[in-house]
Amino acid sequence: MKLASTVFGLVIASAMHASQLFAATLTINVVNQQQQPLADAVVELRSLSNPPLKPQRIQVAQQKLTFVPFVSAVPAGSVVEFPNLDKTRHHVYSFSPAKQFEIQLYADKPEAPISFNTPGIVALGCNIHDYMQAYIYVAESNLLAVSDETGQLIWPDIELGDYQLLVWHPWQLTPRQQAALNVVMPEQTETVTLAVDLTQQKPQAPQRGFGNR
Ligand SMILES: [Cu+2]
Repeated sequence: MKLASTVFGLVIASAMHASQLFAATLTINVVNQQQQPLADAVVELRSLSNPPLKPQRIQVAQQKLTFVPFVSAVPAGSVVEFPNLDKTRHHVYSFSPAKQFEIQLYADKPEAPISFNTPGIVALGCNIHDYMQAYIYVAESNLLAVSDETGQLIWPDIELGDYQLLVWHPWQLTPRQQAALNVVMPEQTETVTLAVDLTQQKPQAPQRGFGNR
């Protein structure tokens, strides 16, 4: 009996060890050329095994005369709602090759969400408010995220293996960066440096008064 329970214990231990071998926590720190955390960067991790895409349904709202959020990222095939939370009307459009559409002047929620089936970057604008800008990054992978003010992204449970890492930012000074990334350790941290135009600021509604509405 004693021997049997020892063997059983060994089996459990080796099974736990095996699962640890296949999953990793990957942390990516996105910084600008001054090594400061970079917000609004899209990081896409493409697996060479090409798993099927899982489309999402997200919202890009118009609130206080800006798009919220400024940058979104979805797998191709996803749909996006464009609710208008302002009292004023907006007229949302894109001329980008990855998706061209317009939603005529509207208030509240437009009737149908817009689908984004072609990978690429979609720049949004508003015909009424020139300063309104936002971006939807349409990806070829499910593994994607947009950095916040910390510049840090954490994938807690990804498979070990070989990936392509793509990083994009609306203000980047170089073409979209792409690099091979081998996830080999259970806890792996990578730093990605992206040179961006440091003079740019997120679009904001102009102050009211003196000629502004
Ligand atoms: Cu508008």
